[in-house]
Amino acid sequence: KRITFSGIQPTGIPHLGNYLGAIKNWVSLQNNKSESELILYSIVDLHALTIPKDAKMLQKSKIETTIILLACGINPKKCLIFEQSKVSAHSELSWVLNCITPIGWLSRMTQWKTKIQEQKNIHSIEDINMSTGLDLGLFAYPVLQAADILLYKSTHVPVGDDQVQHLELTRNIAEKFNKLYKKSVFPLPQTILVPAKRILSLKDPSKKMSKSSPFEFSRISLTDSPEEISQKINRAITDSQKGISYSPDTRPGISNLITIYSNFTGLTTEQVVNKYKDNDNKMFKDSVTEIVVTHLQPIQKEIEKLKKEEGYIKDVLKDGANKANEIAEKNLKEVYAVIGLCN
Ligand code: AQP
Repeated sequence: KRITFSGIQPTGIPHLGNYLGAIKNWVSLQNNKSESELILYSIVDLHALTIPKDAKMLQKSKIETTIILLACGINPKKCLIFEQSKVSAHSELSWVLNCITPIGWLSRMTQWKTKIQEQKNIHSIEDINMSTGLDLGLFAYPVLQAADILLYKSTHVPVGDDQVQHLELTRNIAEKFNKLYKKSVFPLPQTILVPAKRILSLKDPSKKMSKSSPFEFSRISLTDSPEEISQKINRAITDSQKGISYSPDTRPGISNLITIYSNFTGLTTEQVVNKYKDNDNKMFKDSVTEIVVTHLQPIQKEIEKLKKEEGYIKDVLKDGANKANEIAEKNLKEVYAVIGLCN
């Protein structure tokens, strides 16, 4: 049976990277799913604690993120949407997996290094090591992520490029568990990547677009007004080369805008280049702005509508958590039996 799991952190308003790299694909997976397939999308609030924020802000972000998922087309009749912290088995399985995950595996992950670099404003990633003020939660985050996925015996995980390494780790942990206890409890989940697997920061195209970057101008949030979108795209770092061409290595800024255009319109990057090759950067940026504004308009309209229906949003999350708990508890029981924790 195909079981799909993915998550989003309530760490701020989702941006174009989250949308094109994840949410848009979540919607199409949901709309094309077979009768028997189970799809779970989680608001991973326990993960959000690794970037400490005000408690009220976190609560607000959870509702906002849920509203945005629904406005983008996630349908609670076709999949489960729930808060991670409302299914305690995530934390319980995480501990079990912590006990079989070598620190060496985690120290090779790159995401905690990037995040610490931003948090502490450290210039070079080479200067980062495990004593650079690292909290255990940020370091162990990928184990909780493995627990999120394996708890439901997921077979498919749609994510962006930044999560590929964590998915590899999840498979290694699952394999180690199955071997250690001589029982194939967990399937090895497949990574599903989309073409927009890495949307880059508008301020620094060597980095990915991110919710937690302190630079507002580095990202386009799904709730940005047409004026904000236009300003941000106009300020996006490109280069001084003439004309439009797609070359992510040598022209990351302009290539990022081509990727965004391509993913909204369904045109290939070559088709976009052909259409705009004689334009200057400013003209192309205006066309990208128009496409982004046009595509976000219906989503933003829906967001405004859903903002007035907080009761419904809470019911969706509650119902999702109830159903997720049923599956999670059954699977955790099986794990506990295998490792000797049942009565
Ligand atoms: N820039 C991106 N391009 C493509 N996909 C992306 N994703 C995130 N950024 C990009 C994908 O979005 C999903 C949800 O991400 P997340 O909220 O769980 O956490 P993240 O990957 O750490 O994303 P952010 O926006 O950078 O959040 P912060 O700054 O809070 O850490 C994932 O599938 C991710 O791959």
